[in-house]
Amino acid sequence: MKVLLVNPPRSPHNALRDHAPPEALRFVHTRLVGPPLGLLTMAAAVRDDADVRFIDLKGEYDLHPDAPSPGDLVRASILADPPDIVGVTFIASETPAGLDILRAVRSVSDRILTVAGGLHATLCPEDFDDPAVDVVVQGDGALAFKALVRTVASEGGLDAVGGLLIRDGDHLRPTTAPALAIDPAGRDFLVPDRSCLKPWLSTYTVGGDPRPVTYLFTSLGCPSRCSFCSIWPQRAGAYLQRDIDSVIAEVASLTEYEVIRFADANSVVDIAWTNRLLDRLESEGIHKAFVMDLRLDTAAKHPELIARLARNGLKVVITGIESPRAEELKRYNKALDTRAITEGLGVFADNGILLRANYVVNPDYGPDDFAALAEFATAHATAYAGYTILTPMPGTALHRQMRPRIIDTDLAKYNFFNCVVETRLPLDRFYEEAGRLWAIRRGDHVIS
Ligand code: B12
Ligand code: SF4
Repeated sequence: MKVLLVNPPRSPHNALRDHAPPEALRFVHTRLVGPPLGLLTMAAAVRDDADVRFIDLKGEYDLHPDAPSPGDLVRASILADPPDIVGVTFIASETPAGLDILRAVRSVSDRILTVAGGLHATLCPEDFDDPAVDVVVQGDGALAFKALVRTVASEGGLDAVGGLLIRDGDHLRPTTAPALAIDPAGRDFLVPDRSCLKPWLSTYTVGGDPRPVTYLFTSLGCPSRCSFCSIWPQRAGAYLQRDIDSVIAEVASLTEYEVIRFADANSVVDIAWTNRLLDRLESEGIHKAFVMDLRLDTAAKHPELIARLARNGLKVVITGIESPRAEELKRYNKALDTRAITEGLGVFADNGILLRANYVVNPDYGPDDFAALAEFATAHATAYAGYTILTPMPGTALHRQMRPRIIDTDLAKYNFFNCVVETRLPLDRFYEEAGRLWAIRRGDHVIS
């Protein structure tokens, strides 16, 4: 049994960048670097049952910008060594490219089983009702994917694998067996198979630092309920924390990586858990550089914990300020206030932690709103800041609210860098104002 797993390329659409002035341009990132942990988990799940081949098209294009199209690359790989199953992982903005990959597979052979999984397949399975898609796996798919591979190997019918959507003529339908219950951060946790990434390791770097960086999740989901966010709907509001032994074992195994970015929605939710993790990092003498997503109110409330994290290698924090306005934060259901923002920023600064703050630019902004945001961001400047566009991601509460205002349904634009709803200002002017914001930052750090 041969399985090919493909990480789709990034969406090329970035209107913010297209409109940003030269002084802001270098800070509007074109490439975000990180391993596709979901797909690497699928590799780990089926390793014992199949030969697994992997293509990271993001890494491939970073290494070879003039590489042939994704479809051609995948076709060539399939012709050279035909797999039985091809799996692709999907977020919203990479859905068109991912579907093109599965169409390329289909153009070579209709005997290869094509499988779509990941966040967007979980939230919007209807977007995969395409003749090139044979199976959709919703949710944390390790057990279902393993069962699927075994069933295909034994030439069984897919109805035996619970919880799948399978192609039946011109439509997708649920399989008849009951869905498999999975505990993806606990009993059924699998260490993502990072050995798949070897060919592209040199591309997993950030900020001009040549050392490869990797991601690691200590939790899945998020206990908060921000209206624009896909992370909590993806796991129906569940928040799943790994146990400390398994995190420590994974960190200790990452000998190739000195920089580890936690891929959690929020790396500190349970203070006692984090303190226990720090106890273990200290007692085991593990020294790495860490990057985490943390909330400013957590820092404001627990300055001693932030100091301890800093002593144990926390170097960079990514945090959402979203908006300086209380009524906007309330509308987004973001439980944060200006006092917590100011205090939290102070705590990170006191501990020498480099900050990237993210703001959400609302399509309703007019000149006064842009000026107010610029003033706040200047007064609260962080080493880097991102000013991304409020985007109704399919499957979120915001999408349901904003649906009537959506003017662009091309999913490739749903990456926070393009506006897909009506704007109050003429669109070009909106992008120019939003693009200009990206120059507001502090310090001389340069992100590539
Ligand atoms: C790591 C990460 C990345 C990495 C790697 C992604 C990749 N595929 O290459 C990098 C850094 C490249 C990345 C980039 C982007 N990302 Co990102 N990323 C994440 C992050 C932090 C963690 C995802 C993760 O690893 N989760 C853990 C794994 C285990 O879960 P999982 O991927 O869902 O996988 C499970 C299931 O979904 C399923 N599964 C997944 N794939 C498959 C495949 C098959 C075949 C099967 C059967 C099952 C299956 O099983 C898995 C195991 O349980 C999330 C936020 C978060 N905390 O969740 C955002 C997130 C996924 N990213 C997001 C976005 C928007 C982006 C960007 C478009 C832009 C941006 N501004 O961030 C860029 C894209 C490219 C660019 N412009 O450069 C959004 C997606 C929203 C949406 N609805 O689409 C998220 C949710 C962040 C957010 N704030 O909303 N990202
Ligand atoms: S924006 Fe952050 S805090 Fe809010 S629900 Fe999403 S992951 Fe959680």
